[in-house]
Amino acid sequence: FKIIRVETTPFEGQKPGTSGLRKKVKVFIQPHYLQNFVQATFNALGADRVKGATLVVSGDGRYYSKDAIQIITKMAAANGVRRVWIGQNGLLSTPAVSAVVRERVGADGSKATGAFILTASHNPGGPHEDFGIKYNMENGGPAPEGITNKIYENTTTLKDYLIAEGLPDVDISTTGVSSFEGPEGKFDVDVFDSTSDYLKLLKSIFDFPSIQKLLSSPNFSFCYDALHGVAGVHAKRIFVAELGANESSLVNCVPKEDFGGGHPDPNLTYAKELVARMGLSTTHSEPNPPEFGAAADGDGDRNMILGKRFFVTPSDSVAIIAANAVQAIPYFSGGLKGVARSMPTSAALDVVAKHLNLKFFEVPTGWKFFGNLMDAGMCSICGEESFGTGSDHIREKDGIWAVLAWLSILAYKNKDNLGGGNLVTVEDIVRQHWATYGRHYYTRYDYENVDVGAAKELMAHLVKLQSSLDEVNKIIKGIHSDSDVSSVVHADEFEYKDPVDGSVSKHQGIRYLFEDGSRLVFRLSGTGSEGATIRLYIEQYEKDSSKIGRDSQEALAPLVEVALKLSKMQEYTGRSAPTVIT
Ligand code: VG1
Ligand code: CO
Repeated sequence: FKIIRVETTPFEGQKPGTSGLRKKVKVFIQPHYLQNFVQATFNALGADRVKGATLVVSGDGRYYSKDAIQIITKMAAANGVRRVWIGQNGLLSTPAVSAVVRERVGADGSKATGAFILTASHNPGGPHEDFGIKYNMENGGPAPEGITNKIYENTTTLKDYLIAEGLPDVDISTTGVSSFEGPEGKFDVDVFDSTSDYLKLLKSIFDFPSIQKLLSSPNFSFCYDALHGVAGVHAKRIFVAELGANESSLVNCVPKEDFGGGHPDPNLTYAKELVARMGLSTTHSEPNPPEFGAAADGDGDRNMILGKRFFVTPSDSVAIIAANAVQAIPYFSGGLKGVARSMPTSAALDVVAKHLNLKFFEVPTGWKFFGNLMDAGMCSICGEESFGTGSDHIREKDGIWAVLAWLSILAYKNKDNLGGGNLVTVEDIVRQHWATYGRHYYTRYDYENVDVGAAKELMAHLVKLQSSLDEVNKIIKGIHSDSDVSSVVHADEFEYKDPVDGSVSKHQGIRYLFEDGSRLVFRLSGTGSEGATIRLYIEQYEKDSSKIGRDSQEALAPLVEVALKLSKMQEYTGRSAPTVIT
């Protein structure tokens, strides 16, 4: 093939958000749009990291992925990349990409140096919906802010990009290596099985035989919903072929370019089928739900954990996994190096860290901040309230890992009950955890596609209000003269100084901290593709074991009211209710 230089002009708005660049497909398919971003990334990485590199290119299989893979492959060849690795049919979950970057060894002994992940995660897909792309580094984790800022800068000045001419489209449906000759030497395209490397890693972490025993036990039942995302590919192999689950326990496990028209977002609103099966639907009554259910998002890094007629809050899930990991999961049997959560995630994990005397970190939203801690050997388990949980086995959150962690805990707690008798259920485990550590009532309100100006004004108003806590507390007392809501003792904008590299991230969310440990947090989303999304996080800690069994929306109602009035939510946004509550 030949290398050609194509002239181009910059596009506005190619700034990577919380997790890469996400835009409507109609934006991405404009001539040169994807190409500009890819070249800006190569330029930001620099020749050292690009010449001779081995790059993974794959994703969640959403609409436009197949075209994008061919374009990126040709640009990689032209920029001097030595090898491109592609999961069969272009399908690799985000955690599988991270595992492949860290673990896979090519037939010629090569190791990956980075990855382009093609996904917009939980955002809908299809010709009228979203596409996305992000770059991960040689540690398997998202590019740090230093690189993403440089990528963005480059997109604003880019004049041309390089692409190979005469390199045929690769057949991504068949595994095998194809070799090509370019002006700078050899270029290989290696299409490989999507699950083998990821599975091998998971097998080195969990006790598969004990999980298999649980799944085949007559008094246990299981259900997994991939919402037509890429996790379905891995789920078939891992849960059915390896662990012996019944094929019928998999729902929506065939990946689709448009996720069957739905939101591939594993929460109680969008994972409708699973929610109904688990007996949690308000409109459909299920006589005999399974003991355990879980769902994934489009790119398989998120998880929702459900028990029979029971929802596990993600903030509780990571705390419970951390509390049980050493006993239940072989990988952690030597102890935990530390634990971490994102700032808006509830403090349930903090309490576990304190009890178990573990190092603890609070980082900004987005997985890239956990990676530095893990690379430095300071963190074993981490999580976010947004249905993300993971560990230092890779540098991304991992939906299937979280499911296997829960199955391991269930297998451990039930090791003597599997022949018959009463199972320790998901609900039992959570209630037992609350009884030991106290309960963090938690909810998140999302206001999607709000006018960008209005959202900024609301945030500015909240920052201004922080300068007078007297006024804040006066407003609160005006709403609740009784003792339902305590007083605000501190308010700020969250700022993080990375303990490993010293980098500082500012404006990471507005916090109001209450005397009794309650918190209100306000942030603008960095993953949307249109308008602004305001996220409001509400949390209240209850130590009194006689008060830990309440309905969370009911328990949090007074704090919610305070949050809405303090922020003047309806006044600024015109919304009387959130788009989604999780
Ligand atoms: C959201 C979540 C955040 C998560 C991010 C990427 O970001 O809140 O916790 O890390 O999505 O997850 P934001 O900026 O919209 O709040 V994924 O599964 O979309 O890669
Ligand atoms: Co995701």
